[in-house]
Parts: sequence; C-alpha cells; structure tokens
Amino acid sequence: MKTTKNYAGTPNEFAQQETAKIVLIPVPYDGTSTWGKGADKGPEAFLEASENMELYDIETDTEVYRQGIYLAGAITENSTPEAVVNKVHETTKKYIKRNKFVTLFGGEHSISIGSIRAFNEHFESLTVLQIDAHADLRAEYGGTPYNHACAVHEASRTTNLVQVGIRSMDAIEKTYMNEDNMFFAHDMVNDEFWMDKVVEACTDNVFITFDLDAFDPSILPSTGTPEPGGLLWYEALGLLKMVFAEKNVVGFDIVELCPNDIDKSSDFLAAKLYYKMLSYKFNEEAEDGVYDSGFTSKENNHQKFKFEDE
Ligand SMILES: [Mn+2]
Repeated sequence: MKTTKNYAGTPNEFAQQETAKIVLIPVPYDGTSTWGKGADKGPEAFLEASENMELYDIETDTEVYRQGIYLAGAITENSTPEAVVNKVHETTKKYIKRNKFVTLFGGEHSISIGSIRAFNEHFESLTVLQIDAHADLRAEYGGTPYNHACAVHEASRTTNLVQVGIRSMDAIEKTYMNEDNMFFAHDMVNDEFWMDKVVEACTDNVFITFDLDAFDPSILPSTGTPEPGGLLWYEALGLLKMVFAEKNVVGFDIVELCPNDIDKSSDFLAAKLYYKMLSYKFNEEAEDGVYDSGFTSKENNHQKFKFEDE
C-alpha cells in the first residue's frame, strides 16, 4: 500500500508521533470477505480522498487536525485471519498505552476483533457501539472465529455490545443477541427516539466500530455487501454527535470501504465521516491542552460483563 506521508496532507508540525493526540492505523486487510472483494484497497482510497477534503469543520468551528494526527505505518500482516487480529490487537495496545486517541481504518470487519480486545483491556466497563447492516455475531464462519461475520462475537461475550442499523443476520445469531441492546433498522424508522435509546444503552466508556455498510447504498455503494434500508448521512451524524457529547468515546474504527474506479463519493464520505468523528471528539479540547484518554495502565483482566459459558 502506498501511503501519503501525513494524513490529509497536514503540515508536519501536526503529524508527529510524539505530540499528536490522535493516531490513525491503516489496516489494508481483506482475507475473509465472502462477496465483494477489495476492502484491502480501502485505506489507500480513504487517505487519497482525505487529501482533497477541507480541514475546517463548519459545524464545530474547529480544525481538528491541529490536535495532531499521526499516521502510523499500515498493518500489512495477512498470513492468517488470526495473525491479523493479533497484530491489530498488539499495535492498538501500543498506542493506547501512549495515551493516544487511537483510530483504525480497515480493511474488512474482522480486524475489529483485535481493536476491541485492546480497548476492552484498557478501559473499564466498555461499551462497543457497533453501527452496521449485519449482526456479525457468529461464533465461527468459514472455519475460523476470525471471520468478518464474527466481528463482534467476542465483544458480545466480554463487553456491553450495542448494535445499531442491523438489517441482515442468520437465525443462529439470535443465540448471542441481547435484545435490549439491538436496534434493528426496521424498528428505527418507526421510532423517533431511537438515538436517545442507543445513548441510554451505552456505559460511559464507548468504543465505536463503524461498518460503512450501515449507510444506505444510495449514499455509500462502495462496500462489500451493500444492504438496502440503511442510515443516511445526517441520521448517522446525529447519533454520533450525541454519543460523543454524552459519553467518553475512547477510540473507533471504520471498516469495509471497498473502493472502485467509478464511484469516488463513497471514499469521500468515509474521509468526511472520519474527520467528523474527530471533530466531535475534540470539539472542546484546547489545541495546546494535554490529552488524557483515561486508559488504565494495568491490564484489565476482570470483565465487567460476565456471561455464562456457552
Ligand atoms: Mn456489515
């Protein structure tokens, strides 16, 4: 993968590893996708689109890049799905321990198993807020628990998993589903208070895993498995704005951009989404202030959310 030197072509002084509050880890992996291939090209298309984006955010009246965004080396491990998850886990932990706001851009959704594991080890009572078309709750798929169809199975056992925008799943996944924390797309259209309910279902520390296929294919067609009936732009932003304002969002990943030569608007949407999320996060943070992520340095082995062994 060819990467630009700095994220979005920002000046060097805002892109240094030592001083940047934010770290962006590209994970160009697409080993387990089942239908549309090409999520390995996602980070490159995302970075290219980011370079063509205005860096002033009108809504928050901020230029979040000035908080410092360090573009880490891409994770190129691709030997086995498990090795990728382990590498993502290890790399994510490394930057969490440096008190960075850690973000990742995939790649397919299996990479989130590694990022979620790292965040769950360093933040108390973690909520994983999954915004996605698919439940991704399977314990195993295609002979491995590290398939994209299993992206949040582990999270469903070890964290407070909240699922939003879901409109495709297998009956067997109901076994692992927590109905109180499940926001199906067909219910959301009929419930004007769904956003408040999502926020209420979250604990204070929230990690967001954003699968781009949560969006409606009319606004984001470039993804591996587009599903009709998805979120529109301002609905997604409305939820994110609330979550960032009311909770301590500790990090996020964005996955499943599957770029093609014809549609560039999806790449641009992903670029803008990433930047919006950072703008919401650092809205109130002084540029020269010291960032405190609130991570616990001791690895948090006791899980707050214990489930019976299956
Ligand atoms: Mn999905």
